[in-house]
This record gives sequence, structure tokens and C-alpha cells, in this order.
Amino acid sequence: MGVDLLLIFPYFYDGRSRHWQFPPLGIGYIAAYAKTLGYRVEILDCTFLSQDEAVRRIESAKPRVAGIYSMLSMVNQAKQLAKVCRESAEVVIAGGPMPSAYPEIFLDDFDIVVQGEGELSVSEILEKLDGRGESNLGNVKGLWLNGRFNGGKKSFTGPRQLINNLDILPFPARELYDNEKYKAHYRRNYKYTMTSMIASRGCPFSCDFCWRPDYGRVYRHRSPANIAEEMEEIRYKWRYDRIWFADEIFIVDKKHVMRLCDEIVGRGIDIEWECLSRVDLFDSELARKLRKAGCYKVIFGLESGDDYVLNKLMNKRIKVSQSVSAVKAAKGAGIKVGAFFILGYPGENNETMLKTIKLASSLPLDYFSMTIPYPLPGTGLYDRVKDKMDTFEWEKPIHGWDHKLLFKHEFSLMKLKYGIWKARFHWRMRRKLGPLYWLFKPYEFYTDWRFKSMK
Ligand code: B12
Ligand code: SF4
Repeated sequence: MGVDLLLIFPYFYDGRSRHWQFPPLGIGYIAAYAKTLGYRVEILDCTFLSQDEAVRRIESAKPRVAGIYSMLSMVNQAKQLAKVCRESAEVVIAGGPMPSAYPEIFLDDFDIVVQGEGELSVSEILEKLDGRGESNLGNVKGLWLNGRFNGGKKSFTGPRQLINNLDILPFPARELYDNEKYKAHYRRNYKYTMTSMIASRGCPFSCDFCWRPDYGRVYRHRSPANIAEEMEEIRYKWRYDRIWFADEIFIVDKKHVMRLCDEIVGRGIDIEWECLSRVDLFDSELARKLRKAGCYKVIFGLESGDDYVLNKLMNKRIKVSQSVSAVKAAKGAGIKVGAFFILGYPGENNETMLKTIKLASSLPLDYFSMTIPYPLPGTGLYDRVKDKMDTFEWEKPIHGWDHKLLFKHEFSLMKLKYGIWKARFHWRMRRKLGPLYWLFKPYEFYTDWRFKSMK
């Protein structure tokens, strides 16, 4: 007999980069919730599998219901695997960021599209199928149904409320992930093991390039005790060395984060972790607390070295001076600092881009990533450039220097790549030469000139 529910993560890591890999938390949550109701659930995480192996596993699981995750880069894979699932599953469901934002593009290949959080919706679908719950799918909120359920007409059952109290959710079903494969990936590339967890959902801000319509701007966090308990499980049951908090933004409510740090210290959890923070919410007091509680790295979205670009173009609502103080506060407390930058945002000029390059290469960062703008559907950025889009090639992951301009830009890809190279090069030289970097200044002026003269 097959399983009641097979949840699929259609991401195939090509092994080309050392890039972090994480288990799919969303379907882990859905699996855990359905298991508490007594359903037999399996996860098919394709990260370390070949396509043939994935197909074989679907065939042998023979699920009654198959649910497939999809984000921007996975739409085609999800649709292909849906075809395979059709052979045995009674119902094939799509869910995740893309189906939540654009349900209509999935309705020809899937029976149901779940919009938003999946834990309750998927369990209610299972209960309907075995007669335990609501007999009419039309009464289950948050579903887009294809014609099969409504006399050939596609229909929406109405929005589902977000889960207010995240503590009601069981922890993701980590026993269904291939933890050993993830550990081996980290050991091979980083000499330690790491996994992800999530302490909150949503983000109250609305940066122009960021995409999160499925959770809305509603920020909800778990209680410190509930978060700390999952950290203990990861450390002592699953034996990982480090945790990466995959929250959209981990530090949104300073008091809550301070309480969480006290909880971690009080329980004596000896695990290192890292997270994302905004710069305007970060100060020395918080930095010291974080460090004491095991936080070894904070990553800030610094984005640009120019206040006009940050606020008028990106709607980031921060100032460059706040970026500088936040980095100093974290470094002062002994926390490593990473940062994200975007170079060549539509509306930028040579001067603003050079300010970004200078900020990235002169701050005492331990790591930074600088990319060209990638317009995610659903964002303000996308709306502004959608008529100039050349390609929609999200299927291929973007590695290191493989940047690709998806829309017609006033600057060439070569110039933007040169800018990114310049930022990295000067950052490396500063780290290497320390106070002797001034010897290198003439070369920096030369690369400034070269950058400006490129089209
Ligand atoms: C970890 C992560 C990754 C990991 C891999 C994904 C993973 N293991 O989950 C890595 C680092 C590889 C990665 C890469 C990329 N990522 Co990423 N990633 C994330 C991140 C930070 C966390 C995902 C997570 O665990 N969420 C927590 C869980 C609980 O939420 P969830 O997954 O949304 O699940 C809920 C619902 O969506 C729904 N649901 C989820 N799955 C399913 C399945 C079914 C059947 C149903 C019914 C419901 C359902 O129910 C869940 C529980 O409520 C998210 C941001 C975020 N915080 O969510 C971005 C995010 C998913 N990534 C994003 C992007 C754009 C990318 C990249 C394209 C970036 C790039 N430029 O390279 C690449 C693509 C890689 C590739 N080749 O495919 C975007 C997706 C936007 C979109 N429109 O699809 C996000 C939302 C970030 C953002 N705000 O822009 N990513
Ligand atoms: S970039 Fe960060 S702060 Fe801005 S909307 Fe996205 S998650 Fe929130």
C-alpha cells in the first residue's frame, strides 16, 4: 500500500558550487502536521538525487496525495514531476511561493493549488479524502481548484487566515530529511555541519526588490521557549554544529530577540548560529547579547552606499550611516559580519554605484555578496522593468560570476560585472594590506576611471 501523502521538493543541486544547501522546511512543517493526525507521510527531497531516481521514488511511494513545492526557479521541474505523480496519486497539489502568487499558471497541471501556509490546508484535504473532515473541498479555505472539482470551472475557495500562533505547529519532520547527505555536503565544503530553522514568518517592510506576497507584511514570531526547544533538538538529537535562521528577517523586534538570547543562555545550548538583520534595528547592546547566546555571524542587507538609492529607488528605509554603525556594533561584539549589495539598480548612475563599491570594499566585512538586480515577479522592481524583459531564465541557478541581465539596462552586463569584480578585489586587498592599503590607492583611482568610462 502506498503512502497517504508524498511531499516533493523539486530542486536538483548540480554539485557545481559549494553553495549552502538546506532541507525544505515548508514541506517538513506540512509533513509534521499531517503526521500528528495519523497520516503516513514521506518527503521526496530531490536536492541530492538525479531526475531518474526521483521518478523511481515517486513510482514506488504510490502516494494517494502528492504535494509539490515550487519557487520561481522550480516551476518547470514541479510541473514535470506532477505528470509522474498523476500516474498513481488521486490528487496532485501545488504549493509554496510561486503557486501562492500565481495559482493560475499551475491549474492545468495540478488538481489543487494551495495559497499561503500549507499545514492546515493540506491536512484538511487529506481529511476530506478519507471522510474524516469537511465533505466539500469548496469549504476548505485557501484553495484554487481546477475544473475537476467544479463542473469544469476553476474556482477559489477564499483566503485562509495566516496562522497567528506559530507555537501550535509541530517542528518540521526532520526524520524525513536525508540529514547525512546534508551533513556530508557541509563537512566536505566547510568542515562543520549546518542546517536551517525558522523562528518567525513574514516581514513588515516592503523593499522594492523583495518578494513575499504569500505571507503578506504580517510578521509573526514563535515564543523564545519554542524556538530554543527546536534548537536543542537540532543540536542534541540531530547533532548539527550550526544553525542558519532562514527567517525573512530575524531581527525585527529587539525585545523578543533579547528574550530569546536569555532563553538560549539559560538553557545552556552550545550551538553557533547566524541570522539576517536590518541595520536600523541593530546596536551594541543587542550585539553583545547575540554573541553571548552563540550568534557568530549576522548578515545585513546593506544594498547600496547611497541614501537616495536606498530610499527613493529601493524603499529600503535605512541610511548609509546606520549601515556603518551596525557593522561596527557587530564587529565590536566579536560577531562576524556578512552583507548583501545590489549594483546597478534602475535609476542609478556612476557616482551612486561607485559609492556602493566603496562601501562594500571599505567596511570590515567578513563576507559580502554583490549582485545585479534580479526582478522577481510581484515586486515594484519587476513592475518597472517588465516591459524591458529579455528573458525569464530563472530555471538555471546563478553561480558566482554567471550573472545574467534579465532586462534591457542602460549599463552593460560587462560594466556591472566589472563593478562587482572591483568591489571584491579592493575588499581583498584592504584585508591583505591593512594600513598599507594607501599604497594601493592609485590603482583604485584607475579602476574608478575605468568603471566610469565603460558603457
Ligand atoms: C532556504 C532558501 C533557499 C535554499 C533552498 C530552498 C530551501 N531549502 O527551502 C537555497 C539557498 C538553495 C535557495 C536558493 C534560491 N532561492 Co531561496 N529561499 C530560501 C528561504 C530563505 C527559506 C525557505 C524556507 O525554509 N522557508 C520557511 C518555510 C516554512 O516557508 P515556505 O517554504 O514558504 O513554506 C510554506 C508555504 O510556502 C507553503 N508550502 C511550501 N511548500 C509547499 C508544498 C505544498 C504541496 C503546499 C500545499 C504548500 C507548501 O506551506 C509552507 C508552510 O506554511 C526563502 C525565504 C523564506 N524565508 O521563506 C527563500 C526563497 C524561497 N528563495 C527565493 C529565491 C528567489 C531563490 C533563488 C532563485 C535565488 C537566486 N537568485 O539564486 C535561488 C534558486 C535556487 C535554485 N536553483 O532553484 C525566493 C523565492 C521567490 C519566488 N517568487 O519564488 C524566496 C521566497 C526569498 C525571497 N523573499 O525572495 N533558497
Ligand atoms: S529585503 Fe529584508 S527587510 Fe526588505 S522586505 Fe525583504 S525581508 Fe523585509
